[in-house]
Amino acid sequence: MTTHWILGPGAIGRLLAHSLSPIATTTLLGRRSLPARQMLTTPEGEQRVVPLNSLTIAQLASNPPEPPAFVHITTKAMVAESALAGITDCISPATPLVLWQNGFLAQPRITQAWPGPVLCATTTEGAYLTGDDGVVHAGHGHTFVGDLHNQHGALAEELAQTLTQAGLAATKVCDIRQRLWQKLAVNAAINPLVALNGVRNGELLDQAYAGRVEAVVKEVAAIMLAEGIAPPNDGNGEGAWLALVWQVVENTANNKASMLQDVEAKRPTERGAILGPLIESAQRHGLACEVLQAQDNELAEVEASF
Ligand code: KPL
Repeated sequence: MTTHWILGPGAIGRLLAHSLSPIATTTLLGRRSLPARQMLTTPEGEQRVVPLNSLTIAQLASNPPEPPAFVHITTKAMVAESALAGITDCISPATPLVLWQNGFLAQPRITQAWPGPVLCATTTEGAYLTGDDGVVHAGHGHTFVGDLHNQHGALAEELAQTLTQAGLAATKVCDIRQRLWQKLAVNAAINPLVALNGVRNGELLDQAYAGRVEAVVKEVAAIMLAEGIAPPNDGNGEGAWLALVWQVVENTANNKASMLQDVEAKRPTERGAILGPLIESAQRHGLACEVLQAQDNELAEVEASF
């Protein structure tokens, strides 16, 4: 059996551990210890309580388990690099990493800094935690896996097959950079607005917000063009981006977006990984980004008040 370490026991980390553990040796790594018995609620409503192997970073250092074939980093984007730094003494620098973060911050930095292969994954699997011992797999999705420089196709294929076998449908792709930026574009149009206004995604359709969504998408579409990111669904420019954003808003109308959940829990948001790369790109290409910058400033103020 291959060995997978999962660094960051949040919802996606625990979903991965539950899914992989019947077919691979898995270890969940985090700062705090977790109850050994963990419950998974499947999308079909079935509840399964199973023992999952978990270790704190301190325990890992004193008693490292078998070297991993893959280390999945499933932390929030802002702490991915520091989390990796916490375990680098325990793994070979040739170990393949799999980055599951939102946005486009951790991926280029870790790809540049890590000597071994770095795969990136973007997923639409829906999952949320119900406490220290429970995760709900809210809905089936799809995961795309690839690396930013298309140098590790065979490894990406191996991982995609393993994930699929584990019940998480996955495909190896050669355009993971495009896919990460496309997801970032949608997140940028939805997350800051709902987080700053305390509303569910569907409320963005109201007149009070629709114009603001359009103003964000206008800036984002120009940045995507400059970055060479194709508009979604073979569409054209701003209109195609806006259509995708409205489609996601409708499909997730009842969702409390991840950034709103962070603000409500008084946690740092992923603004640095979502708005940060867009603002940086706009500045590099001499493009307007007043709306994105204003949202970033407002979110920074909100975070400072925590
Ligand atoms: O991915 C999301 C998130 O919450 O981060 C969206 C697409 C906004 C759905 O809620």
